[in-house]
Amino acid sequence: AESHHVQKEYIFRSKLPDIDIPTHLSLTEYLFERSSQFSEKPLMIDGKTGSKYTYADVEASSRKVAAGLVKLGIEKGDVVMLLLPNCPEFVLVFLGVAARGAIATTANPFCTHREIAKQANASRAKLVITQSAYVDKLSELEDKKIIVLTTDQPPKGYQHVSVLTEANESDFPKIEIDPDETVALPYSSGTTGLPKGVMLSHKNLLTSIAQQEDGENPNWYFAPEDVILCVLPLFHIYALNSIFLCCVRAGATFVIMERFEIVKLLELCQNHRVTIAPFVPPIVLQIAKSPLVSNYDLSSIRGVISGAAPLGKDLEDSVKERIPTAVIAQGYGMTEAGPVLAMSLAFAKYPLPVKPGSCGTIVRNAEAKIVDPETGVSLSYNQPGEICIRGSQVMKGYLNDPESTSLTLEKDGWLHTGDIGYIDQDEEVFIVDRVKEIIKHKGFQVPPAELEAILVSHPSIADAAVVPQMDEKAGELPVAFVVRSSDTSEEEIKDFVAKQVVFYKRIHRVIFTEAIPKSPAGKILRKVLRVTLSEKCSC
Ligand code: 4UV
Repeated sequence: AESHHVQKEYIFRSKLPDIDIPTHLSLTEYLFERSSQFSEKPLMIDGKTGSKYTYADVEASSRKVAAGLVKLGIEKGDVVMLLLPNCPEFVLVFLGVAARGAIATTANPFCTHREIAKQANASRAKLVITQSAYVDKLSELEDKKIIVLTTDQPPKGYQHVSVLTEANESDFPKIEIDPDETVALPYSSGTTGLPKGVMLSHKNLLTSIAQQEDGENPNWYFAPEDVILCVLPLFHIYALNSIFLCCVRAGATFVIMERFEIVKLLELCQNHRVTIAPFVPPIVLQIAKSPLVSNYDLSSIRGVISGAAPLGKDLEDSVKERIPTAVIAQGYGMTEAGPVLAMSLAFAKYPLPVKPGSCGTIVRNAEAKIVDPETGVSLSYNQPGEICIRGSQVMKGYLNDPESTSLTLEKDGWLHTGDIGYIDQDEEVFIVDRVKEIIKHKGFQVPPAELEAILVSHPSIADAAVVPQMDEKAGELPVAFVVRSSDTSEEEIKDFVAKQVVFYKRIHRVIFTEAIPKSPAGKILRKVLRVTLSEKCSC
């Protein structure tokens, strides 16, 4: 009857059937569950040196690292910071930390000392693994007893990471791990505010990997003979989960590249007969445009995936022309979602037809709904609204921040993504907009709130707001609207910010204005600024 009308909920699911996921296991037990079948196969190849690490090597190393962590006094639940570019040690230490029952927090080594201190202090890191070039950035950590190990020749007074990787394996501790314990703590600003520690448990990551790799028809299928390129940074959840961890579960091989460089990338693909190439849109763009591509034999590539930011349809088409052997499609992830929400069924073992522009189908063993961001009403097919997801892969919450957690994660398990999209009749997800503040520069997160806090700390700035400007190469660029209280210039402001943040958070442009538009509650009206900006750009 009218008086108690119940709102209908439209729940969307994968087209693949649900599967049994062994969520009682710890992450490393799960990853190495079938590894005896692959023991002499390479798990990873260091692109720089060509060194190969077999499944047997890596599994043994992870136990050594776990033993070494015990020796260093790292207890269960302690946080270890990985401040590394892509390198074999990242992989060995991550797995050792997981086997120890400790927690890995990952950070970009190009971050400034200020950004690193914030993360290390907030997460109470006890140990940092880095390269000698970055130890100076650790001068402002609160914990003066923090242990720092380097993967290269350590500066005076520091130790080498071999105290972990060459520890005595027989000291490997027998420990019980509760699947709900945190194992990874990546930082993300989520739908609003400053970067926060995203608590991903053994169960969360294991579920996400199973959603991609397990079952009769895995959604993001790696055959044991696949060779996956790892050029995306392992400190970001995309490569950590959908390349490294998925590869280990599947018994495939991944090739580690320290940083993106087009010639080196093409060489590695050709020389190692790479079959799967996970990219972000700016790399896809370079592959589409670079004349060098035709000089290399890329015929081994069967799959190119793009994720972390929107991929234009034209770009998708031009890459198809460059690499005709490959299926090109998308995945959709968010750190807080463990991270994969949707994955193209074109990548399944038995692929299903997909449409261009789609960022995949909701992963199996999960539920999605689309809600009207204003009213909260659940929407049906083809109606755009905020994408929400529920399942065992979704984060436990933000570290020491119940308030931010409750803004994003409802009590009944629904995670709000801040992304606007719709699901069509074929269950394919299309992202059309974003209601959250976050700016995505080359797939990296740029939190406006962080830049705004820095801007208003400048003596000549009364108020500021940062919004994205569309850009073909980078996707989005951060632009600042600034209200001056005394004389200052665009250059001075840009320099002031650049000194305090990692390169991709730098302000691209400053627009001086009289006032920042705000709601009666004092919230910055970002949409208004985005419109102002697009008007300024088009004329
Ligand atoms: O938190 P985050 O930085 O996380 C990511 C994760 C991306 C992944 C992970 C695993 C995959 O297999 C994969 O294909 C991609 O980026 O940023 C989350 C936000 O990035 C935007 C969206 O706004 C998310 O909330 N985003 C991520 N993927 C896409 C995207 C996409 N395919 N299209 C448009 N926006």
